Amino acid sequence: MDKKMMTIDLNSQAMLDKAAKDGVETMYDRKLSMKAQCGFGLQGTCCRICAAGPCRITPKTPLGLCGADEHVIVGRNFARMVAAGTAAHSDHARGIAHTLSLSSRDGNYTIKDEVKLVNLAKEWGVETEDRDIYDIAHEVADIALMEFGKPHGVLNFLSRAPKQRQEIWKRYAIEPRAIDREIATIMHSTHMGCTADIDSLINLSMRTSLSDGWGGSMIGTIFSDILFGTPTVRQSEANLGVLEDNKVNIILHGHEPSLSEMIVLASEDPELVALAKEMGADGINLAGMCCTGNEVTMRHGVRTAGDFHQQELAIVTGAVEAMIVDVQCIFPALAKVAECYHTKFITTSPKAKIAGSTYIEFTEETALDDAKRIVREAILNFKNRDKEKVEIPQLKSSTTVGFSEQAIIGQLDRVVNSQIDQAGTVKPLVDCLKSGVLRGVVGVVGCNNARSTSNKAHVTIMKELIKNDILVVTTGCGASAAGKFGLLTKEARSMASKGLATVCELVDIPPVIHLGSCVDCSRILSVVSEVAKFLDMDMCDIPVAGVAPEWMSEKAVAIGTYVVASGIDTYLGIMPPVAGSDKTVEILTQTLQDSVGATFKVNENPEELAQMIIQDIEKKRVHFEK
Ligand code: BF8
Repeated sequence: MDKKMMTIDLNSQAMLDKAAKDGVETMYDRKLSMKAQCGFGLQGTCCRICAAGPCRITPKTPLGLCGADEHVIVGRNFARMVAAGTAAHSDHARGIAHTLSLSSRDGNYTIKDEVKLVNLAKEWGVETEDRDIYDIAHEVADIALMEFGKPHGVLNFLSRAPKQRQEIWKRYAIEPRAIDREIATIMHSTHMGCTADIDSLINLSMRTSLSDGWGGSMIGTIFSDILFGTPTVRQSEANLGVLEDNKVNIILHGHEPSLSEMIVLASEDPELVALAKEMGADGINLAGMCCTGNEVTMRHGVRTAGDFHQQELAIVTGAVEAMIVDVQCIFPALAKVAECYHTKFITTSPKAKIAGSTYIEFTEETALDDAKRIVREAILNFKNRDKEKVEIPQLKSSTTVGFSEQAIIGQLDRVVNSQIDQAGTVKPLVDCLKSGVLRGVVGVVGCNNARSTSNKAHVTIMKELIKNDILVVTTGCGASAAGKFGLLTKEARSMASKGLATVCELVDIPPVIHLGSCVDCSRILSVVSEVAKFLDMDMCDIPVAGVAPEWMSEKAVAIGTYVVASGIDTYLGIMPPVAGSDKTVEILTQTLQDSVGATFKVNENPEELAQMIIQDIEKKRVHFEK
């Protein structure tokens, strides 16, 4: 197979040619040389939980040594994926909450959205009258940090959900108590000799995943907005073509904005800008990648270099002075690729040290100094660039980014009739949905997966949905795909059908709305929840859906599970490793309908998946016709 067939991105294809010419191995090569994948792994039927195994389920060995059957093994493996994904998002959130607790008027981190902070303080019962904003911030941060391990009660943000949804969580005992507690409970319950009941394993998975969606991820999003500013609509660009020939190119890759925000600040430092000029560069060019890319484009308009599958290819351009990373979704292979060029691969987090990288530890206490040191390394590396090895692919697309929930409501207010409507509510969106001008809203989110062609499913599904009057919101690497393929532009309205195009025209939005990074899937929960509450309905009765067409990470499993547990049908373009248990498949794809009112649906053909979504959205509309 020609590896260029494995991506529809023309820049990526060009860089694959260059990598071959330069003798550089990429993920695409490794995928081709990896013959058949392990069937037990794909089906989820290998148990490595104790050292008596591994036990693998076959027709001849239908039980593990302890007697665990395929349902128990698949269920435990699934639950552990949810726990790992929840841990990743939530540890990120803990970092941001910790950063808020360190904020001060004259320190590295200040408060950018005081209104959001005060509103949250009031929601959480924190005294706000006549108090210094930083005292309020520190108390709110302490409450958030307690959400990880508080001994009593349930998570605070659950109360933001519609009351009907809260009742369901209560009825099925899936209200998350504390975030770390739910993760620990899963690890305990899936230890050798504990839960051996598939229904219970899925319920535990849902409870833990909800501690991500309505806990860790929501804290991550809201606290980032408080500290770094709630995103507002702005213009940017996406794809490898944003790298520049004669500038110091720095790629920001990873997830936590506490690092990337400081790098943005450091890159504007006059001394460092002057140093870049001294080195013969025309300046410093920051470009984002993966979720950090989404964070910095949302808040600063920093251009997006690419998505998960382009991390190696960015270095292959030969024009990157430094690839700066923190945590999550970072290929260890970057160390080897960077060796073939002059690129410095700089790791910064004790949570993600990578052999072969240059490690410069970043801590919140010394944040700006650390960031300046890192940027300086990149600038000093400019002189090592080998012009012979530089080839920057030219394609890039314009993007309109920065749609927080508030920014969406702000745009919607453009159609508010001031005689009868109150501004600042979701009423205009509700009106569009009820009248049928918009048939529904679908979140298209998630990764790239080498089991499918990079970007193809994302782009196919988004185009199909907007052709059917369905507004698309997107996060994570799905958002990068949308950006690269021109779907985040107002001009993309020409690809939308009449109703959606009219709405887009009226409120001045693209038909595909960039909502941020993967933790910002919590923004999707918030908007759907507000719409449901406005209508006094449950979230499962609104014509909305979630789609992860090319998902690959454990975080995506956690997201998909909390989306379903929140009552929103979730469509997957990649089969999760559960096929080895028909009971697990039945629960995830059917039985959950009876409890949480939503299920997973899987189809690896993107055209067919899009049609399933469109048909199901139409079915949900009956609730509006009652
Ligand atoms: O959290 S979409 S590849 S970058 S996991 Fe990773 Fe997947 Fe990209 Fe961000 Ni989300």
